[in-house]
Amino acid sequence: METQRVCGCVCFFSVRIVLLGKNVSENNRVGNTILGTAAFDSEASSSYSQQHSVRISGKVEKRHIAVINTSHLLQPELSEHEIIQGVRECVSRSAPGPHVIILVLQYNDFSDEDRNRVKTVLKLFSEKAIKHTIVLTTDEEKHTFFFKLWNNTIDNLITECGGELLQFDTRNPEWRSEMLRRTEEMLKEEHEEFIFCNRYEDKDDGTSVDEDPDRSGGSVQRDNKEEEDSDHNEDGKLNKNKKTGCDGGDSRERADDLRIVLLGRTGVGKSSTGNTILGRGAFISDTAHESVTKESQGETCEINDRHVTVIDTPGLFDTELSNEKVQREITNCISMILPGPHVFIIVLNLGQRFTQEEATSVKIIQETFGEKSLMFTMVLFTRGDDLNDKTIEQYLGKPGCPLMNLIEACGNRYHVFNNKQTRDRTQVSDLLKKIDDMVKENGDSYYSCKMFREMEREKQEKEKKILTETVKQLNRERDELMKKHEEDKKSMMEEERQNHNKERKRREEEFREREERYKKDIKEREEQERKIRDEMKREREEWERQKQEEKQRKEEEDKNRRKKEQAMSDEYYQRLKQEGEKMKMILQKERQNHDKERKRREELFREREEQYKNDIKEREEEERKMREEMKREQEEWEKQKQQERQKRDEEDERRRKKEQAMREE
Ligand SMILES: Nc1nc2c(ncn2[C@@H]2O[C@H](COP(=O)(O)OP(=O)(O)OP(=O)(O)O)[C@@H](O)[C@H]2O)c(=O)[nH]1
Ligand SMILES: [Mg+2]
Repeated sequence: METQRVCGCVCFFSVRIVLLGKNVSENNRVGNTILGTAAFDSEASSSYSQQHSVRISGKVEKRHIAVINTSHLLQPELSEHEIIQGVRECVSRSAPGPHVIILVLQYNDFSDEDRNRVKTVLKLFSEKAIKHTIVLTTDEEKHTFFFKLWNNTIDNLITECGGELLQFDTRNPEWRSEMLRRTEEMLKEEHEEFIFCNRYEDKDDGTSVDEDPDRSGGSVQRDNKEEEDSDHNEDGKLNKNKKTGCDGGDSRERADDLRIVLLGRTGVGKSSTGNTILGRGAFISDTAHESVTKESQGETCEINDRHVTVIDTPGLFDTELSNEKVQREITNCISMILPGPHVFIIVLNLGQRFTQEEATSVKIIQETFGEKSLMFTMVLFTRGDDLNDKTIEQYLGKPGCPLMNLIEACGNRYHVFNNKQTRDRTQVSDLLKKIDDMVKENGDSYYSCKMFREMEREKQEKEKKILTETVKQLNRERDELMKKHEEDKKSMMEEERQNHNKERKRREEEFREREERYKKDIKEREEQERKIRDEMKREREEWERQKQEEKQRKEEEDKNRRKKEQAMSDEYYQRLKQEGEKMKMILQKERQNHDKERKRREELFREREEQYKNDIKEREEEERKMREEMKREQEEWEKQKQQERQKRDEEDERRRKKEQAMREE
């Protein structure tokens, strides 16, 4: 990881992660989660990604993350040679080397055989690769437990990697941070920045280490004696009549093989040109407002017993493409055409005006592929049918014009195609002839991947240099700022000291003035206080005097009041005495009257008593007379009643006799 030290702490800002697994879609899932986009889902790349490593990078959690997705290396049907080529491709895409290899595995599809293959592949990266490896399982968590029960191959592998298991968990938003944290921890433990895969560095004699039995991984041996001698020497020079593996296991590179990369703006006719060369509609070509070809694509054909590979690219130098995408496509197309292209063809459209972008394409190619790349560059015009009666030379214009400058920069190599005449194979064989001439002029060399890597390394060096320079510049600026700050601080301190002195003097003066004022104030206040005290004394005396007067007045009043009260009480006593005499006399008089009255009443009582006794005697006499009268009346009444009864009995007797008589009659 490229590191940056900020305020004493180390942070990693660039990480290259190789995803190694058996299952393409699971690898894609993990890659997309790491990058936070659906970068690996595109249908267009699926068939390609099943045979090649695909590198996609992006900015994630303030880091630049490059994911090199490699899902074909663990396929059982691959030959050892194909595995070596695949690892080489992966290493080249993760140049200068991967920081971490994540093994994307599934418990339900991992055998001991797979484990051995994993170890072989890791060894091919480097002997130390296993220490940079994290095992990640993507099985659903609920199934993991059961899988583990009957398959402990992954666990054994984890133990061999000296690490622990990382469970893939898309539901956990912190998963990616956790993964990056573990990666950083692992790298810190290993005290290494990335895996140094030196076996794939080109040697001075043009061979690479996987072709050197002494330096290649012990378990994978060369599968063909022919391959023991390299077909390339330094800077891509070809050793005639020798064969070596190239870009996949099936094809074999021969000395007369031809590898072509088509570059140019969108819509100029790159895909049509590729189809014309191949003699079939291998690439999609269409008239459209937006770019038709979205990703680099490689196709091969046999032309006059020559194995020709054509790489069609999207409009790489169009301004609307992001730098990241351009960089990815360039790395992709170079790794598609290992060991490197013989020619870069800048495709221009005769029917369109030569644009400013096209004029600067030489510069862009130089910046992208390095200074030497122009030796391997030529211009191809499409729409030759638009020339009509004109010759191409008439169309090109005068020397010094932008188009001629471009052609000159490309060693005056140009060609015209009429892509509507695909059956005209002479235009193709003429092109191949021009390319062959160029290759010959270049001493039978091609633009090798080593050049690209060197150029990339140079670029990185340059960037590093620029970075170092920037850091130095920043340090210088910081030092200057510090110095300036120190000077400013000094002058500020001096100024402050002077200001301070001035201020001190001013304050002393102010203090003195204040002191004077204060003393004066104190005097005035004391005078005032003295006056106030005198005033108060005077007021108190006055008050005492008034109090005394009041007291005397009160005593006087009390005396008068007492005198008055005494007089009043004497008078009252006198009056009370007189009243008592009067009352005595009245009482005496009243007692005499009372005695008189009592005597009178006693006399009256005696009289009444006498009368009452007489009355009672009379009433008793009357009652006796009345009782006698009543007795007499009662005797009388009894007598009458007796007479009445006799009379009634006589009458009854008479009536009975009368009735008796009447009956007898
Ligand atoms: N008349 C004529 N038309 C051509 C010729 N070459 C290409 N065209 C047309 O130009 C259009 C664009 O061609 P493509 O090959 O798709 O262009 P491209 O550069 O691959 O475009 P992108 O993939 O979008 O970058 C198509 O309609 C082609 O038929 C030519 O030589 N003559
Ligand atoms: Mg195209």
